[in-house]
Amino acid sequence: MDHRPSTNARPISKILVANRGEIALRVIRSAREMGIRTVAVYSEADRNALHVRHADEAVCIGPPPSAESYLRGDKIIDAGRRLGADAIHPGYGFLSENAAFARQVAEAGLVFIGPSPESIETMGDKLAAKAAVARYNIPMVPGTPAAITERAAAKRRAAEVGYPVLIKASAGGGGKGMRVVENEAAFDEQMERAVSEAISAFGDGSVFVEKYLTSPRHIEIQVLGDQHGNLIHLFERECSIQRRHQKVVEEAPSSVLTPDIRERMGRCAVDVARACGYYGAGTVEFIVDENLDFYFLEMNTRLQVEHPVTELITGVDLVKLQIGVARGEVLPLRQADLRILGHAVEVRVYAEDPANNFLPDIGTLTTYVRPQGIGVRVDDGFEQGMDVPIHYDPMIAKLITFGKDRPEAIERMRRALDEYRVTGVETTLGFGRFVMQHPAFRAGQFDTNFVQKYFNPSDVPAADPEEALLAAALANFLTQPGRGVTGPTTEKPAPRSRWRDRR
Ligand code: MV4
Repeated sequence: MDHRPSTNARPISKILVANRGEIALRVIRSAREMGIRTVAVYSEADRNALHVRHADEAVCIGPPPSAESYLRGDKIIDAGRRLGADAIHPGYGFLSENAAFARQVAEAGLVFIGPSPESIETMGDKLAAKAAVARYNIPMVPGTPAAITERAAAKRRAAEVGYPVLIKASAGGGGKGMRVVENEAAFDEQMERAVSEAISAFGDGSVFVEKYLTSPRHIEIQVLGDQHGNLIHLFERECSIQRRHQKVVEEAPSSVLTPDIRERMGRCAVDVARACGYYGAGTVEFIVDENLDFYFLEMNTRLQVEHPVTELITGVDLVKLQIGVARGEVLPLRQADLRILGHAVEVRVYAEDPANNFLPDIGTLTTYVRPQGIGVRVDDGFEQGMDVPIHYDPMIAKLITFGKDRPEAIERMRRALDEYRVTGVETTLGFGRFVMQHPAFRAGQFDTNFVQKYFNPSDVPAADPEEALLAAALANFLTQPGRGVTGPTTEKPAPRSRWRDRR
């Protein structure tokens, strides 16, 4: 590995955070620890949001809809220049994987805290990604190596790999633009649909065929590279517990990987990153079959929602490292420095009703009390009394627990889920409890069909109305002036809460 000192160092003393919610706070906190000032941008719906309060400065960039605010790269870059920011951190979602935005940031003389526009472009196109990694020995699901131009040839290949097959849009990803084909008779119709959907969704009708693995696990590898060609991986995250491509529970490490498979997957992930000259934080997605054979699917060129589980088992601050490599520093870690310590589990808390087909719920957080204590991390963007807006992703928080091993992390998660108090909106806290107590989850025996296979809406225990009322009354009492545990305006120590005593 090359560990020459930086040649193109770029000082960063002020970062504009082009995002909202928990990830904006996450970035602001690491920046502050590094002595870097921060600028928040916000929509009219987020005037009172926590990321606005936590940043050193804040600029309103438009009306509530994302298309008029958080997706307006021009306004964001303009705000960055006016306020003297040196760099822009895109977070996840919004503009984070938009190569044109990354390019415009650089053209405006600012540092994009992420990979090069070329890396984003290559990995954003699934076929270009496969072509880029072709000269490395990366296992891929059998299928067509390039876009389908001739239907008869594609059908022959489908018959060869065996049905069911998937038709995937090259410009898709994250589950978007995929169609299952059960047998040859259905091929033509599904192919036509896939192409027209891809054209209308992505403006690119390129599609390819892959054998459809019906019960895979989704395991991804965190990678990190600097601008001097050094690349490392930070082990895996198991993300199989998902619902309609929305992840709900993640953990690190995976309970099924052996040290040998982990090492081979890690090396493959680093090769995928090397294939596109990657720098910054990225994630290489694999599917893993029942024989523990793994196949490269795609690379996400951003910091991911579930990054905290990796931080907890490795002890690194991924955002700090992102900022470090963005300013041209050499990675301060080598592969041999990294070890897995303990186990981490993340449950995403959404404002959704699991009893009602996970319908998003909006409203005011009348009670909002976070769990605390040993091994508990909460990444959120809310406080009691705030509204959950309709305009954005309904994720309220990420609850992450860490333990010496998987059973301890899971029991700690159950304890933390029980401690969490939310009223005013329906949440997926009960769903998290369902997963944590499930024998298949506890045994580590599950795949991407877990939710579909095991979850019944009637499995979520209805919130105890008496307990909810008590919690709301207590929260109200505690936030009175002069009493506060949560309000920033009071000086007195909080009274000791006895509400856990009734359990
Ligand atoms: C697959 C697959 C099975 N076979 N490809 C979904 C997200 C996108 N990254 C690709 N995805 C899949 N591709 C083949 N050939 C199953 C999935 C998949 C999946 C992958 C990761 C996490 C959750 C998933 C849920 C359903 C399907």
